[in-house]
Amino acid sequence: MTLNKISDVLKRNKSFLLMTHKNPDADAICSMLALGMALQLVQKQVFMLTEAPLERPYDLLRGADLIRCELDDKFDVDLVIVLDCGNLDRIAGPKDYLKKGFFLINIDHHLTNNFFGDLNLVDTNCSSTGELVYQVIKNSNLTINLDIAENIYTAIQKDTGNFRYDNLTHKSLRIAAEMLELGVNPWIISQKMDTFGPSRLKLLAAVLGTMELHHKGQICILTLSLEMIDKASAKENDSHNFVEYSRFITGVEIGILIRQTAQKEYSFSLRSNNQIDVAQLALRFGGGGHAKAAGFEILGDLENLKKDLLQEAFRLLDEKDN
Ligand SMILES: [Mn+2]
Repeated sequence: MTLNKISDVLKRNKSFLLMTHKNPDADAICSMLALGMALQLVQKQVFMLTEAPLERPYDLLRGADLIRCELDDKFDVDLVIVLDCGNLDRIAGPKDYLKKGFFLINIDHHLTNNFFGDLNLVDTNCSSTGELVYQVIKNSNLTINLDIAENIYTAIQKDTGNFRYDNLTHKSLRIAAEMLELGVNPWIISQKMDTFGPSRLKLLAAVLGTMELHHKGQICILTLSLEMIDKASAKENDSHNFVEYSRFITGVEIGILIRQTAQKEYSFSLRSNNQIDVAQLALRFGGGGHAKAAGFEILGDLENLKKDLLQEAFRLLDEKDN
């Protein structure tokens, strides 16, 4: 069984390089921190690597200061553990030692994972990679202290949209409950992870003002321009998760956030509330993702792009109705 093989490999080796995907989310960083700190507790050498310094609020996570964004040449790597990452191309950071044939452990829950590791703990029924890291820690008889517990809890909380999405299972909630027993305080985490500077709310007000409804209220489009970011004195990542608001309207099947990234350059985020597979929609424009959350990046004129997307979306909605 893969889990036992991983526990065995963790036991037999001394130094581990932990990596995750580009633009890491809470699950990616929390999984790295939870596993990394659990290994450190048994005197293993651990190097946790991201491509760039952590941004707010991730830099507030317990253990965040252990993460580095440059590999120390003196660090002697026995093996590499990649977390929450579907394929080799998505890994953030230098990849040369992957080519050098290091033993690779792949721990992930994405449907699109292509089993790139020497050992692959891939379970798409798990809400989060944090849940898989919990299994690895338990199976390896490692300790979960409060620092580790907070990260496992936060990984599950964030990847289930605050315990709301349909990837949430009784198992996820049991693990979360165990983390509370270990001392995790959900309100303290929420204060840390879900509060922002005033510029985010100013930006949100501007974005909500752009709301358009189409196809009998089944499609909601929100738009974010560079000018709005400028006016709100906001940063680009202040709009993180704004797309969620597009699906908070009764009757909406497809929620869309169009984010301008440069002149005539746009990033589309798509969300589905029920049966529509927005990954199909994103694929038509060169993107991808999950059935309920997908996206793509594209060049062009905003009005034309919107028209093309709506045409495809109408077709999917009409197919559903027939
Ligand atoms: Mn994840």
